[in-house]
Amino acid sequence: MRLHQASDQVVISGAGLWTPDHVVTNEELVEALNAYADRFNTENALEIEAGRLAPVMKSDASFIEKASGIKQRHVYVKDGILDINRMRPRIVERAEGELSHQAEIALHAARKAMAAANKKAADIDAVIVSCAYTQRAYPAIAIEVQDELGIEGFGFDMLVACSAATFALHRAYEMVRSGTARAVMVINPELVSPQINFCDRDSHFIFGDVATAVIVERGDTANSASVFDILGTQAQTVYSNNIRSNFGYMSRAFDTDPFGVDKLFHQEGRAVFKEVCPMAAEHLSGHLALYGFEPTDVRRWWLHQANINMNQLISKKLLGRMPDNDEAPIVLDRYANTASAGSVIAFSLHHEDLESGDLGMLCSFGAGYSIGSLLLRKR
Ligand code: CO8
Repeated sequence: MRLHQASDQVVISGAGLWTPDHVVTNEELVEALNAYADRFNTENALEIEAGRLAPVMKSDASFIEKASGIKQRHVYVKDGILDINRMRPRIVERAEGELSHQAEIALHAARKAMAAANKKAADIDAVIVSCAYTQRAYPAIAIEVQDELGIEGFGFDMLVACSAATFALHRAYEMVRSGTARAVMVINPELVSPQINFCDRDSHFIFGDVATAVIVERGDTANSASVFDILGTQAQTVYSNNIRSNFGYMSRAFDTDPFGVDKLFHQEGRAVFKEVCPMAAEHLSGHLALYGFEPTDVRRWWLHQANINMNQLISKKLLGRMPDNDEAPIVLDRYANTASAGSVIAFSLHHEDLESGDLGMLCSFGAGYSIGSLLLRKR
């Protein structure tokens, strides 16, 4: 048990990004889905004709790129995804004594963040694993990671879909500020490919796997090459069923299909687009106004990475013009939507060039609905 001092200055002192080796292109996904659709629609022609079964709709690689900006995605395991007899990754279950898959990818990102922040296990007091799904309810993935890294203190998991990373950074900020911890490791092991319906053209292309990590610590202990003061945090949630997964522990008692398509990610994409863009723009300008800033004062926007057209629309509402890739970097062309990790990938890859005093805004928006932002200033 330790007693720490409260800290007025809280900073981000390092970030880590782990990218899976395997890439799946739009063309590969479309070829698999279209072959699956041909077989399904032929085998079920009579039922489809009688209106008792819906046909599987074919996908189109040029639609995907135009509608979303996504060209490819990285996945933890590629085997099985393109197999029309399977249409989901084939991931081997590990024994209880072995390191879990999600802890493994979390550790890759965590170690990179510790190196970037110049921190040892003994400098860190808490681990938060925050993402769209954890592979089990308990024990927490965060405690498994904490144990592997030899960190004393405490760890816990939290789920906030697309805003899991920003909301966890908010909690880390509050913990360091209040003195509950000197430094907190926030990790986003987004292992989402098992939750994708690869038979559904509306959503089969949207997501990719990744792991990111960020160290939040006291300003007076930070000694890394790139330190960002956290000037403020803001969060907002508004209930919506437009992005949903009914996967959960109640399935066993419901007597419904535990593997039904409603248990996988599904959404009303167009409605999400229309409703979330104005909310996000208003949230961001409101957050800046609280600190006396205008959107034009921001040097870099590390925005959530769901759809390039959404990011451009939000930026246009804020700036009155399209931003260039230097102002609002896009990473979703390579990574696709990585749930909560997208804005942290953008931060990880695009922060070292900022100059002292430059302002940056890290922001997520998505399921819930949820919006989370952190206003940062380079030291
Ligand atoms: N190929 C060909 N045609 C297609 C395809 C396809 N792959 N997909 C859809 N179409 C068709 C549609 O069926 C529709 O046809 P019709 O007009 O005959 O009905 C037509 O194309 C137009 O479809 P849309 O109106 O849906 O097309 P959009 O331009 O809206 O683009 C998008 C679809 C890209 C999904 C877009 O709406 C979008 O990106 N919306 C925002 C969604 C968003 O940001 N959601 C956030 C989700 S992420 C999140 O919150 C985290 C959740 C946790 C992670 C889960 C991990 C698994």
